[in-house]
Amino acid sequence: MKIITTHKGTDFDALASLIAATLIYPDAKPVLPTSINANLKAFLAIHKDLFDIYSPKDIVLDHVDTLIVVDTHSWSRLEGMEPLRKKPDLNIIIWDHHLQGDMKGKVETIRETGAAVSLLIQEIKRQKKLVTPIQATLFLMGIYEDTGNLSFPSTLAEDAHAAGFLLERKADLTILSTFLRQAYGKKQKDILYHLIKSAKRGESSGFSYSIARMEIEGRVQNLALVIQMYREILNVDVAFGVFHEPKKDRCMVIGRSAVDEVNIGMMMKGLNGGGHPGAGSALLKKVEPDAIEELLVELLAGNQHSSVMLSDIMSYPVITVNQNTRIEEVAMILRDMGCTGMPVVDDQERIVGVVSRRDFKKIRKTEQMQSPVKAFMSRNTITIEHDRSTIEAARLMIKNDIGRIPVMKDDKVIGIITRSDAMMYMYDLLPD
Ligand SMILES: [Mn+2]
Repeated sequence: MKIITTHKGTDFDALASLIAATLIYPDAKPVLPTSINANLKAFLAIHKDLFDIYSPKDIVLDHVDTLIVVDTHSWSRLEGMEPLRKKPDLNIIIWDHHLQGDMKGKVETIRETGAAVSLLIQEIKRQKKLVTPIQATLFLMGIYEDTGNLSFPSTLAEDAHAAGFLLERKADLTILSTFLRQAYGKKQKDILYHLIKSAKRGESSGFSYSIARMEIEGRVQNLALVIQMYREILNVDVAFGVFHEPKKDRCMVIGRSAVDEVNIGMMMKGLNGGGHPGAGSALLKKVEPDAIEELLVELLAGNQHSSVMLSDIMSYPVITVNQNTRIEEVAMILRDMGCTGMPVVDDQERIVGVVSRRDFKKIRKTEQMQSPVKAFMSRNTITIEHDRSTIEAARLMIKNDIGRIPVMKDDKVIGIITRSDAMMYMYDLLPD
């Protein structure tokens, strides 16, 4: 007899992988542990009859010759399978996205994808197996839960491809969002409580921060969500959680920032992690948590230097044009420079407007080409001070539907920031 099973405390990815495996191994019986997580319990309360699932006690282990495990390959995480461990001729097949595990398979598909079910979906796709809309919905829940809706840094293109495949197979997003509430369970609540109790606060260069530390064991999902709540409850600008796992001699650092001045993604990049200006994480091996805390404080203090100011990424020198320049000449300068607009200044080099190709559309007669640019420029000039952040510039662009903003220092234009400058920064494409 062939059986398929997965880890205790079964979550959506594990159940999805279990059912997906039944498509690949139609003659194998799916065995679901009795300890399953709360979201999954709610889902199965309604959908249980749709899946032909067995309980560990239904299985006569003596008859099992093939054991297929999904979303784990650790004996200790299985339920009721202990006797199989001693079976010498047992055929083990593994599908897992955790690299750690003590089971040895005859066939192993172990890769660090965002969700384990993504691995199985690739095979289902390859074998052109039929997937029903309900199966597709369950599989997609597995992917979304384990990848935070494809947003966790662990997400791979494979997960997104699998999600696309499932949407084509009519996965139902309404059902999905009903059952897939943010995984804020008892474990997360306990951690949050502990963090708040042990919180340390500080001030650095005008913003408030807090660093909390805690020892954890094994994988805890949704720590990023916990840190977000922690930051909100403490009402600090920046929050860090340092999660120490002594057994593996490593620390997970998760950060959240609500202020433009502190770019978490960049700080985490310095620690070999990554993220975005508002959120990020890094995994540090063989570093004491004390040292990490000190490092974070240091990084925060020195943040003014590492965070990117507009003057670092703006384009300069800026070509400006005097307000009395004839339109004809302005058109030529724009064409020669290959740009679509530029600031207009008065005789004292003060900015009085912006002219862009859009403004030329207002020109009706050829003799108007001889008029001064001030007659056609837009006078509603939005500018930004050189010491502001890129995020503020991007907000101004969105709010005013403009693609370039002159950057000012002492009432003079010193540069210009464009949409593409802002994009380069936001998507972390700046050269190091
Ligand atoms: Mn998983």
